[in-house]
Amino acid sequence: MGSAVSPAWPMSYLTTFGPRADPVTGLTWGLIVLSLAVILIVTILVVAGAAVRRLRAASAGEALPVGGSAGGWSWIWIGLALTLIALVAALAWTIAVMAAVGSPPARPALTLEITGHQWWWEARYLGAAPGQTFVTANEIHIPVGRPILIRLTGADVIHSFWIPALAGKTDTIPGRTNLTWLQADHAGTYRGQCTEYCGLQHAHMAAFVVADPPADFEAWREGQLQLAAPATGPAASGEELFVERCGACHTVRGVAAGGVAGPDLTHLMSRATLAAGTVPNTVSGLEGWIANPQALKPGARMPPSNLSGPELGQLAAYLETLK
Ligand code: HEC
Ligand SMILES: [Cu+2]
Repeated sequence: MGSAVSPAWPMSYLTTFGPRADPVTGLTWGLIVLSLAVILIVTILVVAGAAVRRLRAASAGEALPVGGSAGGWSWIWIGLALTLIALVAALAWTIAVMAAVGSPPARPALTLEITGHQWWWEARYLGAAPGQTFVTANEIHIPVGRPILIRLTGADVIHSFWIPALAGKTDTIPGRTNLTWLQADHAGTYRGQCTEYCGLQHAHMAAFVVADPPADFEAWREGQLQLAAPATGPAASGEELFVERCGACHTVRGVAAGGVAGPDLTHLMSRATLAAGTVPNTVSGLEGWIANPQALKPGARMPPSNLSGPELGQLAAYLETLK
């Protein structure tokens, strides 16, 4: 995976990499510092005030009077004025940040429709013509340094789309479309997570935004637009099995499999992980997943497939051709 985000803190929102998130990070740190300064100043004044009175009274050899003189009021007004300045400054800064991140700085390079499903993300790349549109899952490639507009919706329950290093959270709600945008200023892989509890496998619902240099992104996009190549050799029987056993839920563009209950698998091998970050996309990971997804992601909306050993081999051989 990429190098932009330290792997030790893949979900850190205090280190951000683009104009959607950076102003918010500045505001977060600013408000933390302001709040700490207020606590510090008030504490020092309270302690100092009490101590000074005691010291004065002691040196004058008097007992402390119960009531004070009326002069204390000026401190109250000063305190109120300072508080007002701090609060108004925080409000103005917050409003300025909200205005800055409300819409992209330039015309979006790309519009994506991202749909939250139990428990994976569908990503539809809208092209200028219908033939330029394609669908993928969980790993969302974008060109680096360009704003991306995202239309979010939910397929079943409410989920929430969150790529901490790039943008704040936006809910995906069935029956409505929420807009967000993001931009990555450094190439790399940015991990995200569903952040609205959505059932059993909510924790295994990762999303990855992969920011590519423009030429790499264009190559990736061209690749995704291709139909699956016709299978030959041992994979050919795997293709038949796939259409029969899996095609009701999965699409592979180019063969007679057009299901939409699960991820589009046309370019499955271009993804680093399976099942929204749950399993690495290796030969053993893939075979394990097909044989029994319930063992790896209990509750996932894909049933165990009850395939024989040879069938499993053929199917895996076929899926591995989906580059
Ligand atoms: C009832 C619908 C259904 C059937 C039938 C089904 N799947 Fe799935 N499949 C899903 C769903 C839903 C997911 C997403 C699971 C998740 O991530 O929670 C999935 C995920 C996958 C993935 C991981 C894709 C990715 O990008 O993460 C692969 C690979 C896969 N299925 C292969 C198959 C194969 C091969 C068959 C046939 C033996 C099959 N599926 C049958 C619904 C189905
Ligand atoms: Cu969730």
